[in-house]
Amino acid sequence: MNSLDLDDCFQTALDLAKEAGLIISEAFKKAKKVEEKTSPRDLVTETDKLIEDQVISKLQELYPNHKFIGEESTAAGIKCELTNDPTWIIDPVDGTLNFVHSFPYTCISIALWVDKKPCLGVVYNPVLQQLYTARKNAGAFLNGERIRVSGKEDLSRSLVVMEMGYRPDEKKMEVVHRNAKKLIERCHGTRALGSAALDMCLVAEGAAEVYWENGLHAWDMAASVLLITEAGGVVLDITGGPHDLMNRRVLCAASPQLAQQMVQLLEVYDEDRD
Ligand code: LIP
Repeated sequence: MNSLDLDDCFQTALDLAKEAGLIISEAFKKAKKVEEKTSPRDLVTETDKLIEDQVISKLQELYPNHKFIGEESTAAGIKCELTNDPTWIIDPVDGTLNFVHSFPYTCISIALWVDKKPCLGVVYNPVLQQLYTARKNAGAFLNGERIRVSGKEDLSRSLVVMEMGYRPDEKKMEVVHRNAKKLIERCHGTRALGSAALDMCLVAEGAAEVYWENGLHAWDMAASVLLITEAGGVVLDITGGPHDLMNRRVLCAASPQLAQQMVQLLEVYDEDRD
């Protein structure tokens, strides 16, 4: 019974996010020990590792039968697998490059998925004091205030959030550039925060209408996809099919009409699944 006591799990996620927030705030303006992972732009700091270790060890203590997917555990070689079991999906510092630059869009993202579906999600940016929370069938909130997508349907009147992250692959960069050109020519404006989790929160709170990315990971989006659907938005695969958390891409929109306009426009390239 205890393992699926979602009130208890939600309170635990909130407590752990706030504890992690104190660690991020404490280190935010200080010099950081930085290591490169897959490229000079894919970084990890001691803060990412410290927070993930703390969060996962606490969750393992409280919920020994649950499963875990974490960005740094996966980078350290632990198998990244989503089963029907209760699974905590953690990005200790989303927007690590921002964190390294003390650019104030960095957050912790904690989600609980059961039967491969999101039950609860918490995204906390301690620098700007933004606490986003969502529970299945219970709505989405920012600092306790209910949030909703804008509902806009016209791309020419929409803000599109899109990360133009560098890919060390010419073919992929050509797709990125083609997609960017089509969108810049058709939408009201483009934006990017450098954190997928916070980019998606902008759509959930109605500050932007679309977010899409090809190449992100499960831990970047596991909490924010629930924030968007609980805020009345749409979450799909970029091809228009159902969203698959493990296939490294997502399309989020303020309305089904807007999502379909995006599906018609976007080219997709395949990445290795998580
Ligand atoms: C980042 C994502 C961002 C993506 C970056 C990176 P990290 O996550 O939030 O959307 O463009 O490549 O994946 O590494 O800061 O947790």
